[in-house]
Amino acid sequence: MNDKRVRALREGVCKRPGAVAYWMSRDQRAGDNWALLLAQRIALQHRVPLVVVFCLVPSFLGATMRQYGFMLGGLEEVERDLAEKDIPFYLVQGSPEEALPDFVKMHGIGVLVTDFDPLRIKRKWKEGVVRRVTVPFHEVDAHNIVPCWWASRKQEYAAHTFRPKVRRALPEFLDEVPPVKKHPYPSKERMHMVDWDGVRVALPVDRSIPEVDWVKPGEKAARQRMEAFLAEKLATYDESRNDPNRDGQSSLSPYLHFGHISAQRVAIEVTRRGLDRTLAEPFLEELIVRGELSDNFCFHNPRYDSVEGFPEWARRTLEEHRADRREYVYSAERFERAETHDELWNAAQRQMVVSGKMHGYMRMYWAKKILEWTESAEKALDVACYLNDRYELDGRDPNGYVGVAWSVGGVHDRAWASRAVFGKIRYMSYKGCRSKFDVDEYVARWSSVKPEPVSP
Ligand code: FAD
Ligand code: FO1
Repeated sequence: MNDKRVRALREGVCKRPGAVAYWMSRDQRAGDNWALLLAQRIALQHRVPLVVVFCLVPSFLGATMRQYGFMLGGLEEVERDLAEKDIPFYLVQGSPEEALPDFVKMHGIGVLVTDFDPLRIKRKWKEGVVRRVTVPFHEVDAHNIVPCWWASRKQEYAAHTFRPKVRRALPEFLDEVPPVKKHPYPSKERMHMVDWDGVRVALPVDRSIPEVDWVKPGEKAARQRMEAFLAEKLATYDESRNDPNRDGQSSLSPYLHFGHISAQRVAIEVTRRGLDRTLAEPFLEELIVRGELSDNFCFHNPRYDSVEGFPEWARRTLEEHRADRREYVYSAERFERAETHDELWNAAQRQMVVSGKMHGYMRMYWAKKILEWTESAEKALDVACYLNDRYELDGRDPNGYVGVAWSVGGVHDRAWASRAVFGKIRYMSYKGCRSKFDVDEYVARWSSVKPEPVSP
């Protein structure tokens, strides 16, 4: 494995550890997981057991049972897959800053490994753990193909400045991922399985938003969906992906968000098919360049979810138009209930509320209209992030914060002709949508479904 994927959060001399632990968080899978592979490599070197621990926090950025249910389903599969390799899986609950140091002490862990995530909450968790443990603690980027800290040393301005760097580094990192071995040094502790039903029942999360059934969680389901997409849709992805009436996207984002599949696996399988590069390119651009650009933004810009994180030209233009008259102004509740004057916007909101996944094209229109119909960019950002993270299965993700910041604040975009409220932020219109796809068909499809009652 390429050691550029690893960085030390805490150095430390590693005497013979009692066991090596992989603290799993972003990359919730047993296969294709560089963090797990590093932990196993260290455990094999010291001829000690390897364990995996996941810390379940009951309130992650406003997630509801819709997202927790999906995640727990995937973790149950991880536990089974690891048990077959004699690698015990532990579920601990509470705040990671306490729960992980306790786990390290209780299980005599001598080396701790975790996976990379640029979100603020994750950095805070890890800083807390670093302060309380004394063992070596490594972080591995198992999400990106080119490790975030290698792709670029600074916040990139746009995809066109970032693309050459990622493309140049790709050959070094887009290598086959070896399987995790059956671990030859079993833990002395009795292998126990988690009471998943008990965990699910006891979880104190908002249950007012129903789980979705069109997508099954876990690594196996993720691979099946990837195979189906590659076989049936990859070739027509470029011409169908921007039509919300066609199911032309891969629907892999919930799996990539929870780490049930890695972008590396998807990219390897795309390349293995030897499809004409012009056909595969548009998909790989989104999967790799756009996906890694989101991590780059959240990694280098501490204000990735606020107006202060927007580029200077965007902040200025929004400030100049702050007092512009809004033709409509809606509260967060009116937006949430899909009660605006715009049938197309309401249909997109309903698609998200009902299915947990709004079409990618509509997400841009949806967020831009929130800017147009709220009293300020700050309010628009809050409403868009709140609704996105509450209803989207793939929400609470760097891709989401960047998607909203692109729509509302011109992040990774350029200035356009100035207009009311938006200033030079790119505008999208209902008329523009009508020229691109059959708006009536999309509205009809998503207006017939009544969204579940939103939280009381
Ligand atoms: P496909 O088109 O099949 O793309 C495959 C993969 O490429 C995606 O799963 C994703 O990992 C990546 N990708 C595609 N488009 C983008 C993009 N624009 N930026 C970054 N990566 C991309 N994506 C999320 O994962 N979570 C979110 O919460 C989220 N919120 C968004 C909010 C707004 C306002 C906007 C404009 C975009 C948002 N996106 C988000 C990005 C994008 O819309 C989704 O990743 C995509 O629609 C997911 O569906 P898919 O997997 O079927 O996409
Ligand atoms: N990561 C954890 O380590 N523990 C959790 O309990 C947890 C809950 C959770 C709920 C919803 C959600 O969308 C993500 C959640 N995550 C959790 C984080 C997730 O694993 C991803 O690492 C990040 O959200 C992606 O950046």
